[in-house]
Amino acid sequence: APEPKRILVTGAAGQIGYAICPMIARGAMLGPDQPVILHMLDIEPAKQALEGVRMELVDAAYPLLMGVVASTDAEEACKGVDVAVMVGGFPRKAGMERKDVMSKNVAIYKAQASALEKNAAPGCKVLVVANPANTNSLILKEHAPSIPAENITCLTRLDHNRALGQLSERSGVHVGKVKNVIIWGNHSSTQYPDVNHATIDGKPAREVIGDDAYLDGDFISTVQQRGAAIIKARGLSSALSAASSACDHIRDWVLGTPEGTWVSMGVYSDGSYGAPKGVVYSFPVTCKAGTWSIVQGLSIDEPSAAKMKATGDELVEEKALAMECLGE
Ligand code: NAX
Repeated sequence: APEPKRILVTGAAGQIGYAICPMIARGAMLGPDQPVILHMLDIEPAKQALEGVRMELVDAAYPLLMGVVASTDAEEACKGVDVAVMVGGFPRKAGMERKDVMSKNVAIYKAQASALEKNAAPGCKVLVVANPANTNSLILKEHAPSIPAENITCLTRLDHNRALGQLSERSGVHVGKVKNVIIWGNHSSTQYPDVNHATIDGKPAREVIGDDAYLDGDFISTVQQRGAAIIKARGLSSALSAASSACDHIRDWVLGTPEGTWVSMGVYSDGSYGAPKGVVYSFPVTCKAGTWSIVQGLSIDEPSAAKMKATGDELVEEKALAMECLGE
C-alpha cells in the first residue's frame, strides 16, 4: 500500500467537520487505495467535542484510516500535512456587521497561514471552505509566501454541484450526464452560475431545457440562494453537501478531471476572462497530475460579462475590507 497521506481538517468539531472526516476516512477524497492520517484542529471551547469525534472515528474501524491527530494547537495540527481543508471560522451572529465577521476571519486565516507555512509538507494543497471563502484563501495566500499561490484554493464546487443538480431535476436526466456548468467569481450571492457551455446527455443544456427565461432567471437565483434555502429547511446550514463537494474538489485536483469535463474552483486570478487580478476568483478548470489550469477560449456574451464583472467587483471590495481589518 502507498504511504499514508496526512489530511488536515480545521473546524473539525463543527457540522461540516463531522460530515467530512468519515468521508475522508472512507477514501472519498484521495481514493479507495490511499491510506490517510486525519489531523483535526479546533479551538479550546470545542476540545471535548473534538475528542468525541476522535473517539467515533476509532469506533468506526476504518480500514484506510492509519491514525488520528486531534489538537487545539494549530502548529501541531499542521505538522507534515499533504492536504489542508480549512473549515474552521468565526460564524456570523445576529447583529454582527459584515466588517466584524471579516475582521475575525482574516485574523484566523493570517495566523493559520503561518502555521501551515512552517509545518505543512512541501507541495501541500490547501482548500478554504470557511466564509468568506475567497477572501480567507486570499489572506492565507498573502501570509504564506513560501506556499505557491497555485496550491491555495477555495470551495465553489458546492455551487457547481448545486447547478448540476438543478439542471438534472429540471430535465429529468441523471446528474451524472450533466456537465460543464461554470461558477464564476465569489462564493456569495453575487456568484454567476453560467449554463452557456453546459451539456445534458451530450447536448447543449439550453436546447434540452428549452426555457431561456428559466435559465436566465430562476435557475440563477436558485443556485445563488440555495444556502439560505437549506438553512430555512433544516435550521442549519449545508453540511453533508459541503463536505461531499470539498472531497470532490480535492479528488479532482489530485487525481485529475475526466476527459472533456471541467469543474469550478476558486483560484488566484491571473486576469483570465477580464477577472480582476490579485483576488481568488472562481473559474472553470481542468486538472491533471495535481495541477489545475483555467479553461481558456470560452465565448462570453454581454449579459454574462456583466455578471462576471459584478462578482469580481465584490471580490475587490472584500479584499479592500480585509486589508483594512488587518491594518495593511
Ligand atoms: P460550525 O460552526 O458547525 O463549525 C465551525 C467550527 O470551526 C467550530 O467547531 C469552531 O469551534 C471551529 N473554529 C472556529 N475558529 C477556529 C479556529 N481559529 N481554528 C480552528 N477551528 C475553529 O460551522 P460549519 O457549518 O461546519 O461551517 C464551517 C464554515 O463553512 C463556515 O464558515 C461556513 O460559512 C462555511 N461554508 C462554506 C461553504 C462553501 O461552499 N464554501 C458552504 C457551507 C458552509 O456554509
